[in-house]
Amino acid sequence: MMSLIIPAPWRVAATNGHFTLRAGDTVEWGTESLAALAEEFVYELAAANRPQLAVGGSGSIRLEINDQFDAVSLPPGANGISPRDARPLTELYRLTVAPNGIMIQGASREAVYRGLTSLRHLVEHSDGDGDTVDLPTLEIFDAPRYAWRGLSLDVARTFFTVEEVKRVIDQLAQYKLNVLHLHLTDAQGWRLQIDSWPNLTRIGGAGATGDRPGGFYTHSQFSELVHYAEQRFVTIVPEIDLPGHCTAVFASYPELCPSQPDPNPDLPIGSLDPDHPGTMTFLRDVLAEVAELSPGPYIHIGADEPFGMDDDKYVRFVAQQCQIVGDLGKKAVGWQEAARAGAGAPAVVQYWMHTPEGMPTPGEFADHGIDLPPDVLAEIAASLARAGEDLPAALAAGARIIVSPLAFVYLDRPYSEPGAPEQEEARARLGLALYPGTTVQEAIQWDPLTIRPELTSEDDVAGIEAAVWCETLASFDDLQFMLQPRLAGVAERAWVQPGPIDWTDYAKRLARQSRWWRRERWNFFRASSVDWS
Ligand code: TNX
Repeated sequence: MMSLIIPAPWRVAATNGHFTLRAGDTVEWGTESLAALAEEFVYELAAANRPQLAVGGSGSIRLEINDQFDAVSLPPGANGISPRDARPLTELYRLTVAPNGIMIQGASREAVYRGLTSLRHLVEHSDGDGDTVDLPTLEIFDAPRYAWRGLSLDVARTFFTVEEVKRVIDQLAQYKLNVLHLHLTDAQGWRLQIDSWPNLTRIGGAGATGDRPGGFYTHSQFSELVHYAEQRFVTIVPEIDLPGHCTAVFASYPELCPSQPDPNPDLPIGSLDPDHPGTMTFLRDVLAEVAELSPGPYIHIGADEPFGMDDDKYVRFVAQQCQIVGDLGKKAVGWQEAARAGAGAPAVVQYWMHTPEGMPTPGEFADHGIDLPPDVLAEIAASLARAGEDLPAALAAGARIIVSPLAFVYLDRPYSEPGAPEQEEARARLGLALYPGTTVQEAIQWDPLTIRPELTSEDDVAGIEAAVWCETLASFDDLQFMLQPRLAGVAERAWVQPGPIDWTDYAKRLARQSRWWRRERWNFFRASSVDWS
């Protein structure tokens, strides 16, 4: 039972007894700052039809801030960058289930929260009812390998409501992921209210890919998401993707378009021009509002796929993005192409173009019905051909790398193994056909330090982030289907120490999650490589 937690804790020692948690038992805390965590835990357990606990008094579950552990050995300290700039990196916790009660000690509030999440897993996977849950006695010591563990969610191609995004945040928290990178703008839609440029949402947010409904987050809705995430120790990193991918900007403000705007948002060409009147005012206004709304230290500037853009203009544009973000007191993250802007490029670069089989060729675009004019294809090919320069340039400029290899953590890759018969229609429809599919197993069998010769040390790595792009995902149901079970694997890879993950053991733990997903009505892919029964 103890082995059922995902991601796997650093060390679990079973102690051959059991403890029965009963309705009416209480959760107490050693520090007032932990009260809200206790209350949330009690609330969630009751919502999951588990014993209704109470808070305060002298409890059978005790929470403490404490980092003086008298253990023979402790997990190594985390690597990478904390998305909320927590320092030191303290998610280290101990969870003890003893015959007379449960204790969670963590080096910080966040660490105690991670410990409570492990306890949630133990309760979820144990037999019991609304009155009691029987837990085996054990001791867990745990801490993550990487401080940045995230998911990038494309709300531009398909808009997801605040309630839907909250459910994604719940999944992140459930698997100890701590970053929700929101891809708020793209050619097909602008999703964040910007008071100084209202057409961005009035016009640019009105549609989405194809005839899907548009939508956007008002300032107060966005703040609601930030707060909801924060309570679950998830940091929202907002992305304003410029200078490419901006057809929605041009539709909203044609005067920002340096030439005739291309009316087809699926043609990935056409960029903001740093020399065009109004562009820099626009950039400053937008980033200032985003910074104002985002308590987190990082703003993602996009900067990917500037197809067809003049190099010199691109370099100057990215330098401006970084400068403005810096002036606003924030730090810039950019997709790997940003490294081509050289010195002044963001301090955090997100590596994504990782395809052992090579980036798609013009012929492959055509083979998959993506019908692009030859000059556009040539521009795309030219940009993709430079992918190999990016990591060396980023590292030479002192950047740290968010590792998001397309081959392993792009969750818009089709599933390459069959699922349940009734899911075959969805499996065939979902994910970019341009990509080779992956199995659930492939999503965990890789390592940031072995994928590229340039990445040689943990000091190069900020963390791991998955991405789900929504060109083919038309609904929240589709999104759920593509997120699980592979998202759990991303969490496993980002949390556990380097080394192979035993598939047989992992598949068992994964199978057990399905009870939880079913209860949550989370639509997951029942991959045939896992025995879900
Ligand atoms: C590349 S990844 C993109 C997105 C697409 C995605 C599809 C990145 C920075 N840009 O615009 O949606 O491929 O997987």
